[in-house]
Amino acid sequence: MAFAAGATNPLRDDDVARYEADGYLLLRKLFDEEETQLLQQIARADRRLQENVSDRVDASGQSMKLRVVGELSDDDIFSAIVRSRRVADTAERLLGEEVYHWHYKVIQKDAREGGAWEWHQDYGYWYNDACLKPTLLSCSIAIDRATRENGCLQVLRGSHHCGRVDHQQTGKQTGADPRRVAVMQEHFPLEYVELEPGDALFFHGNLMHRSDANRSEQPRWSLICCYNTRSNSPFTESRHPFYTPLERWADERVAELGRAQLAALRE
Ligand SMILES: O=C(O)CCC(=O)C(=O)O
Repeated sequence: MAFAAGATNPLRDDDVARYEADGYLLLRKLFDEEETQLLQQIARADRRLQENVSDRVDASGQSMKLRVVGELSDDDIFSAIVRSRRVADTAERLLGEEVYHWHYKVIQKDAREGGAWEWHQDYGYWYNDACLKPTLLSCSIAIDRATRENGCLQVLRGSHHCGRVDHQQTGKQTGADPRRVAVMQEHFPLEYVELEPGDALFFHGNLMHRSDANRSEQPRWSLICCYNTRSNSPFTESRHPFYTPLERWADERVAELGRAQLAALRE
């Protein structure tokens, strides 16, 4: 569905039902052209994204860079997007409960270099962060166009209904039990989620997903904002934060802050 930028509630009545049935919801043009261009330019210019970057090496030895951020700040477009009503309120509506920031990450799949992700569920990892329930969600926002050629996200539609699957080390990544994934592939349709810059995919913590290596000349970067629900705060210390209220910002702050950040980066 196309979304008129500026509105705070991009959901239609049947969107929540579709999310519950499929395990994901695609919102086209969640960010308008100016916001998307700011996001693209800032992502390339902001050197903080290159600090503490993790390398995930796939089975073929190719690596993908990602920067995971736990703390929100007052002066960057990424934090403004995490706090925006457009994303946070949508996450809340889909999860049916107050949400808080879990982390965000910038996936940096460079041209011809970005490696693959094995089949996994995000809750396959987050279960080990002391969350009792899979009531977490990710929102993947395309910074660059995502296509089959540059390794867009692939999902098994409806697979979140299977519940959490055991995860194990597969090569240098942690992936879902391959025997179970093979059977799931027979039961749930594989969808390649091709996105234009500014499109957003909200997906369930138990949705089985992966992505291919980037063998194209086009980079594929994306911003993934992850939320947990208030009642699902970790029951003990983990790598992730306990519940803390998420301050919400008006949607307009994304462009306002983006303009200021880009100007500062260019000084
Ligand atoms: O965007 C991708 O290529 C994969 C990201 C992913 O699987 C994740 O963040 O859990």
